[in-house]
Amino acid sequence: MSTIITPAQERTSDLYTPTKADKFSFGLWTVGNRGRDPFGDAVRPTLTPVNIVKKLSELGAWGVNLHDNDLVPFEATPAERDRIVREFKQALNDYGMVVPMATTNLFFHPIFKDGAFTAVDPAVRAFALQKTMRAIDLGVELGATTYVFWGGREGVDAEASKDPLVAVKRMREAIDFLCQYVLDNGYNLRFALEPKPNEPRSDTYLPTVGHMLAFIYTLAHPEMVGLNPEVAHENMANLNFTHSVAQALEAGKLFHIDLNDQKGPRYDQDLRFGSENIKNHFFLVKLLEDSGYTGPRHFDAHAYRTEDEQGVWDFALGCMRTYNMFKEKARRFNADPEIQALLAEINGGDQTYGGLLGSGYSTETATRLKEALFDLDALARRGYHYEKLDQLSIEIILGTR
Ligand code: GCO
Ligand code: MN
Ligand code: MN
Repeated sequence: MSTIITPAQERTSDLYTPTKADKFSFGLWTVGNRGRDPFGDAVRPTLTPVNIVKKLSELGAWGVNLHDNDLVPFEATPAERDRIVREFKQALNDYGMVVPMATTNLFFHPIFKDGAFTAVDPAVRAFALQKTMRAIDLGVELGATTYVFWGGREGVDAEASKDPLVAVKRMREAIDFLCQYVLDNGYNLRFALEPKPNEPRSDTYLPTVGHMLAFIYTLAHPEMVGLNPEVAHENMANLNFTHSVAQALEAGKLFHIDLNDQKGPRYDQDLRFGSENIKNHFFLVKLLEDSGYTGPRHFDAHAYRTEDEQGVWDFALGCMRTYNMFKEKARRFNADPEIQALLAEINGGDQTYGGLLGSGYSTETATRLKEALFDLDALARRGYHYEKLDQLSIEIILGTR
């Protein structure tokens, strides 16, 4: 049985204070976001990568992720690159932070205005591979074991501009090429593909977790490739994010996750984790925790544009505390005798067929099922008590249980 914690204890305890054991990570581009949007310029000064590492560590984060150019500017000379990387590694060491994931910026430079791996221009596709190989080297040098591929501008505005069959093939060629590059170099690195339905292009290829999962099994090395689903992206496609994550988990493909929040199927809002869809996030955290997911809990979100630097750290701490609050709520849900009794009853039903269904196909089972007599009236009459169960879930989430 769980210990009951009173609201007063809760306010004063450090129950929700993030620690490195929670495996929370942030991208340099998230807390480093300066509030620039299509309608307005930056509102906050630049935070240096070294400062970000220090501050995140003080707040209780465990890891920091990066695009190549979040750390090493696009125009840096090899000597500048080496100095920047040396100083960054020193900061990681000084503040006990790790780089669990790295990725490539294949969307900012004008070269990539028509995409990268799926661009129509072969020189752009070749440059994208060169940039990614160099960025993989950088990620591995910093200790990353997961490498993320977000499609960025891999899509179309003018449908006539690209053959969608060719686009999928080009995507496959690129990922296959880069898997082989990792193998050739003996790197300990897995790829995590991040789907997004649109933005910045009006349509992006491989738009959802389901599309990506199917694509992975067409690759030369499907064992090296998994998913990096993002809350906001599945919501932009109006899908149930928890179900998408569950399918990735069940397939052994949840390699990484981008946590944030979103108000409905609009543009990618990257809101503070758990700031909007409280019920959905409770079930998401419950799924991650109950499933034994051991990967990073990465926040791909940023502070409101209204905030100064203090607001950025309020935002970062908020993401982590809210995750831990949901984690505690999930523990209470699992330890609640009434909820568990109700779930047992709901899942009970007529056990005549329980064992039969779980043992797979046999001629005998098929014959027995074809001959079975069901009490259809009783099955049709059954009430499922889901109103009661859902209300109990709400009471957990709202803190009355
Ligand atoms: C977005 C994406 C990015 C990626 C990042 C890592 O909508 O801009 O979510 O933030 O996650 O590029 O690959
Ligand atoms: Mn993301
Ligand atoms: Mn996003």
